[in-house]
Amino acid sequence: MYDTISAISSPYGTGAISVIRIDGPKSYEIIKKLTNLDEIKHRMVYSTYIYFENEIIDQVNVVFFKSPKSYTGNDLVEIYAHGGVIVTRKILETVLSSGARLAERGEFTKRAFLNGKISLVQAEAIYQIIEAKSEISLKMSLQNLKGGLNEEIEYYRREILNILSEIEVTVDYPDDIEIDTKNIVKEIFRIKNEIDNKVTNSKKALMLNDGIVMTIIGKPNSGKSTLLNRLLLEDRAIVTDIPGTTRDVIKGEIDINGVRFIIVDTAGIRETEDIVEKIGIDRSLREMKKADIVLFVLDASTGFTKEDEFILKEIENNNFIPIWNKCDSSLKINKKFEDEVKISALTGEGLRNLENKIMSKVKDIVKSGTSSHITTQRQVEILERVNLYLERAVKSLEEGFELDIISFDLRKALEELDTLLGKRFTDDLLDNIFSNFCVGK
Ligand SMILES: Nc1nc2c(ncn2[C@@H]2O[C@H](COP(=O)(O)OP(=O)(O)OP(=O)(O)O)[C@@H](O)[C@H]2O)c(=O)[nH]1
Ligand SMILES: [Mg+2]
Repeated sequence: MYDTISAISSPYGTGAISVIRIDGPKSYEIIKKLTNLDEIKHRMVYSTYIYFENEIIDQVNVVFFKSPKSYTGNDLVEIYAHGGVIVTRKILETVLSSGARLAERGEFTKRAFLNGKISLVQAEAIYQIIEAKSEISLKMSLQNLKGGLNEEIEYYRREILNILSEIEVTVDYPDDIEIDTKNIVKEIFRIKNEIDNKVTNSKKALMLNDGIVMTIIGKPNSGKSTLLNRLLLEDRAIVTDIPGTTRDVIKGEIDINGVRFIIVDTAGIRETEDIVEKIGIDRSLREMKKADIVLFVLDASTGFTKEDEFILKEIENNNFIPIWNKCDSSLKINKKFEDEVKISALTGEGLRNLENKIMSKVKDIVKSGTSSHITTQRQVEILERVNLYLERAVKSLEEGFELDIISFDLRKALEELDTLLGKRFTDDLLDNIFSNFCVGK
């Protein structure tokens, strides 16, 4: 059912070693022909040469993984070549001219999925390991590769299946068995609550994956852009002593203790007649609403002003950290907030304290996020749909509907869980997932 595919699995460019993979029924035959080896044993490393029309192309190491004990589950060959662009491409061309076709993105991993080597959730985990932008996302993806999420979903499946069988027995023998509606409602609610908690934690997990958005807000000239540059360790935003310097939103990424943050610098908020500045301030307010954390920058050299009062009203409902900046200069501050932090964005003083404060703000997100195995939007959406079906089943039960209708909803919930794991899938779904992968993965 498979043809033979090949691709360069290492990144494009010059490196110490490059990897070319061949997968499918002809892979053994192709590698034997290209190396002139008499026999290539399963999982043995052969140091040899690759030839094309009796001419040496490269000296390589070759490993043959016999089906089913390979990444894909098919016969698979890996060639480790000297990592030059030309030599690697030449080997690939030779393999292709010997009867393989060029692999599509993620096709090796897709084959692993289709052969039942990994679940869809594990395929997603593989993608996320490659794409991980922080240690925490890496950790979460590795847990799923090990089967963390599979186990949880299997547990929900079993629980729903138990309820379903209880109902179906009653449907089959309506005269003999009395249905305990109350207990069934209770059971469905219990599972639904567990899934609800899971979804809540999952959203935090997604936040950790995408990066926690931290937006710097404050009046003009308070040192927001200086703070951005300091946190990013580079001169990203323009800094001047002219109030109203920043007009547009500027973003950057940092890692604090293994957690990924997206930092957003914004235009200083004040009343102004300047049209461009006004637009900038509108954008600041918009960014503020999207923030997970607001860094509220106050100027220690001016003290708390009317402008700050105005901004405070805007951010009151946000999760914010009050920061007195410019603490290296003459201070005009009285303690205003219980949890305020004093820094100098100019000298870097107090930055460590600020980072600690930030970490304590996200402690809860990190804790509940890392306890969740959900790592993609697709997985969250499926769990939300499962809960809608469970909710509907409960409602129908309470309103005294036919048991058939209730088991229909429970079955739908089960189908959703199967889609999550990839026990049920469509070509579109697979295309969607695997087309994000690199060629050769
Ligand atoms: N002494 C001192 N000066 C600072 C500090 N942080 C920023 N400044 C100075 O304050 C001025 C304004 O800094 P910016 O970072 O541009 O301020 P901003 O809040 O981004 O200003 P807008 O973009 O206009 O809203 C510059 O002259 C900075 O050098 C600090 O910690 N100490
Ligand atoms: Mg600025």
